[in-house]
Amino acid sequence: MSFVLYNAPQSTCSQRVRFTLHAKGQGFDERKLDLFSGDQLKPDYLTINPNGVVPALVHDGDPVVDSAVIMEYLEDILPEVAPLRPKSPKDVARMRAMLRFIDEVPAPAIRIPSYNLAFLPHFQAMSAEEFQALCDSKPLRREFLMKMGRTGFAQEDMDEALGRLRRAVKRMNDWLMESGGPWIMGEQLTYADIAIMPVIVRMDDINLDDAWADKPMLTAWLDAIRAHPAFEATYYHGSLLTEKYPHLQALRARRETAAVAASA
Ligand SMILES: N[C@@H](CCC(=O)N[C@@H](CS)C(=O)NCC(=O)O)C(=O)O
Repeated sequence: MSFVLYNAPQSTCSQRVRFTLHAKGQGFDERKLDLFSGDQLKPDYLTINPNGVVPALVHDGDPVVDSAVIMEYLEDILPEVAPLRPKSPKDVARMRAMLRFIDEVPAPAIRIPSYNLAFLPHFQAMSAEEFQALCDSKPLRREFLMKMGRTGFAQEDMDEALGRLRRAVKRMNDWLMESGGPWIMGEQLTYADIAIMPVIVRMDDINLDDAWADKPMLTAWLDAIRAHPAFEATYYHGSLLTEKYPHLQALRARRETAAVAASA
């Protein structure tokens, strides 16, 4: 079996698939695309994923696209190795309903602060014409990018996104309380955990971890997923925004110093 994963280090959707492959101990050939140079929009890649986004997994020559689809595809072809999907149809249905919620609410919401806080400078240097041409070249994200413009999302968009993220954190905490943890569905790590992992890790990375300051089960969940053997291989250097963008690193360092001073 040959697996080629087209992805990007900092892409939250890619992180789901890297984690799944590592958790299943499945080797793969990783192709890193530079999303800011437009690798995802090149004709060769569009034949693999016509949506012009990562990730895409090519298995024995056939492409599988969309991170949630890829995760379950990997389960279908490697069901015996580190199962990540519950066995009973009712639990599978519950897990899939969670995946839909995650893809509807927090997964799109996390893009707004990510673009405003980290990715915006990549677009600010463009002329109006260059920026419009870039928007027009995006099969999936034309309107998203146009709404952002070259000055960033408006405060009301940011507030709305932060509200959606807080709602998702509350929902995740309810799931953990219902199941008793340590994972969202209880004893078994499932795709619900893997799907939301990049959102929570990104929130922590960009200083939005206050959202679960009063939710110890969520903090314990984050510690547990970070301790999972697949985590380190997934989040290699350059996967966090603080590792790529010095201004975010400085912001985080200032916040940590302030927290230490406040507790002294
Ligand atoms: N629903 C898709 C979304 C994929 C997606 O939005 N990928 C982002 C990175 S996380 C991307 O490739 N963005 C590049 C662009 O917008 O041009 C999935 O889960 O795979």
